[in-house]
Amino acid sequence: MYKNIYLSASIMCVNWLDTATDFKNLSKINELDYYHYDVVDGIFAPDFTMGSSIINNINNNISIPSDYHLMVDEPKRIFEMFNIKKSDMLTIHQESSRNLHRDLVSIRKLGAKVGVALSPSTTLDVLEYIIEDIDLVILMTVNPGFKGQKFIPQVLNKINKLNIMKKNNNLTFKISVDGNVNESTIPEIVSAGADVLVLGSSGLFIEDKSMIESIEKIKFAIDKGLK
Ligand code: S6P
Ligand code: MG
Repeated sequence: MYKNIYLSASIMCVNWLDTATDFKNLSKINELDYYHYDVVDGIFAPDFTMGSSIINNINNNISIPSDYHLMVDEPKRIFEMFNIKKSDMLTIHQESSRNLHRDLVSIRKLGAKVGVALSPSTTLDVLEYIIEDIDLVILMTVNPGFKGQKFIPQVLNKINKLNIMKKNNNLTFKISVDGNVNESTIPEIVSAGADVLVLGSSGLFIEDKSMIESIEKIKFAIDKGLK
């Protein structure tokens, strides 16, 4: 955490030919709060990422809490596959769940913090009747599925609106922002009201730049956004 902003490293962006080096470098970042695990099923979102065997293998060997982001159709099918711990966050997409409230209750029963993610084109009104029951909203600033996409600037207004909604209702859920989060986009994301930043290929896993160097740039960008 840096200045009350949580930092979550997007694990799908590691260098898969040298994971040991990336995990060693990640372990040296004191400000890191979560490992963000993107699960994609090729149906709700294109492509495939990591399954439970890969994810459980990683999180059985580390102590940092998990930030699960399920981009899968009917996500309840796979809730039981992960080794959920109390400090973990488990987020499902509003667009992919046929019984959203029921799924959120199931996540709560598993012991994880409960999150709902919205794709860039989804409006905030879908949160109206569940907002008091959740701990986290992930606002996607790219379309679900891939790393390395372009930032969709319209979502800045959505972050701002959600932050106002949260304050007006005295709620404490966290606003997480996911997609092309880096030194150039962070100032506006933070000043719009984000609490959690998901750091991927443009912010943290950058070729020819050490993670320590990237984190310094991120901290500087957070400072700029909080001014
Ligand atoms: C996208 C996924 C994200 C990405 C992350 C990549 O489907 O939910 O978590 O892994 O956004 O970061 P970047 O900087 O490549 O956009
Ligand atoms: Mg994600």
